[in-house]
Amino acid sequence: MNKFKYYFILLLAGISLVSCNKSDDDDDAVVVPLNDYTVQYKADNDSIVKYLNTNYITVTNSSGTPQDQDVVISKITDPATQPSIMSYLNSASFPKLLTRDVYNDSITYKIYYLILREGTGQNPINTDKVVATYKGNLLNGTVFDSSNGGIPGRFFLWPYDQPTADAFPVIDGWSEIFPKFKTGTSSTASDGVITYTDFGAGVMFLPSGLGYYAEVKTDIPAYSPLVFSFKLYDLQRLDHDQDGVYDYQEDVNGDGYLYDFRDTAKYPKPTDNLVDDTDKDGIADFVDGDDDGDGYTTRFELTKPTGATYSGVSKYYPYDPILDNPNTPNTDESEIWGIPRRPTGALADPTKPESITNSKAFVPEDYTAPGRTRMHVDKTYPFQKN
Ligand SMILES: [Ca+2]
Ligand SMILES: [Ca+2]
Ligand SMILES: [Ca+2]
Ligand SMILES: [Ca+2]
Repeated sequence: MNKFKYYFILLLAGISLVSCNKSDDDDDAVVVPLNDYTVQYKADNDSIVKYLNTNYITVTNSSGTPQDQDVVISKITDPATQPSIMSYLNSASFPKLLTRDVYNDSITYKIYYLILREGTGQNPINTDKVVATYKGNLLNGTVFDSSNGGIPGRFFLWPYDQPTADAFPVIDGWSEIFPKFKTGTSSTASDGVITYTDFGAGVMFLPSGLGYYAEVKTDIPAYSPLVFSFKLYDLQRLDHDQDGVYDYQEDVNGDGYLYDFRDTAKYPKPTDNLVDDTDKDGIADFVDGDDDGDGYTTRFELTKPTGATYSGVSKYYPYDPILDNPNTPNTDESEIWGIPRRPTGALADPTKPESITNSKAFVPEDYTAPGRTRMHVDKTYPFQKN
C-alpha cells in the first residue's frame, strides 16, 4: 500500500520525489508526512477567494518606463472607490480575472489569474524559457521577493529543467500561467539598455501546492498561497528532445501545454485530453526522439532527401520555411521546404487506392501549409516509406 508518501521540494528546481511504502521504517522518522493535497487546497482556495474579495489593485500605466505595469495591492478601506480584485472576474475589459484548471499532485487546482495586459508578441509554451520580472507577496501583504525595477531574470518554465548559469526553473504555478500571456516588443539603445513595450503583464494567485507547499523559504512559511505580479518581456523557444522540432510545435492537441506524465507520483491519472503522445508509449512527443514509434528518429525523418529541389540553408527540414527575400540579392535566406504533411498530390496509379506501394505525390503546399500536421505524426497517414 502506498500509505505514506514523502516529498522533498528542492528550492526553485521543481519537485523531486521520494516515496516510501513502509510506515514503520525508522530511517524515515525525521520526515513529517505532508498535508493532504485536497484538504490543503480547499484551505488555500478559501484564503485566496477572501483575499480577492478584500483587496484592490492599482497599476502603473507608463509605457516605456521600468515602472510600466507595476502593481500595488492594498486592503480595501473604501469600497465605493476601491473595486475588489474579484470584481474583475470574467470582466469584458482589462483588468480581467480568469481561472485555469490545473491537474497536479493528483488533484485539480483552480488558479485565479489577473490579466492586466495580454501583450502583443508570442505566447510561450509551458516548457519554454522566458525573460521576466516579478514581485511576490503572501496573502498578508508581506513582499518576499521582487525583481521589478531591476534586471529581468531568465526562467525555465518547465520545472524539471536544470538551472544554468543564467536561468532557473520555476514553480509549477508559473509554468501554468505564463503561457496565458504574450511577450511584447523591445528596442536596444546604443548603450545596450533594452526597453520593453507592450509586453504581457498580470498577477497570479497560487495555492501552496503550485508554489513551495510544505517547504519553508526565506519569508515564506510552509503551506503559503503566493501572489506574483509579473511582466513577460521575451521568450526563447526550446527543443527538449533536440529532434529539430521546437517544443511548441510538438503540442499535438494544440492547448499550449506539454506534460511529461512519466512522473506517475505527481500525475497518477492523466486524462487523455492532456496528453501529447503520438505513439502512446507514455513518453510525450516533446521528450520522445521517435514520436511515432516506428523505430526511426524524428531527426532522421526530418533529414531532407538529396536533390536540387530540396535545397536550402539546412540539411534538415525546418517547421516553417523561410522564403528568399528579393530585397537582399546577395543573401539566400531560402528554406523553401518545411516539414511535409501527408502528400496530397496525384496518386501514382489513380486506378488503385492509396497504399504504401501506391502513394500520392507531394505538392509544394505540402511543405508550407500553415498549421499542417507533420506526416510522421499524422495517424491518418500510415503509408510512410521510411
Ligand atoms: Ca523537439
Ligand atoms: Ca498540449
Ligand atoms: Ca511517445
Ligand atoms: Ca519516427
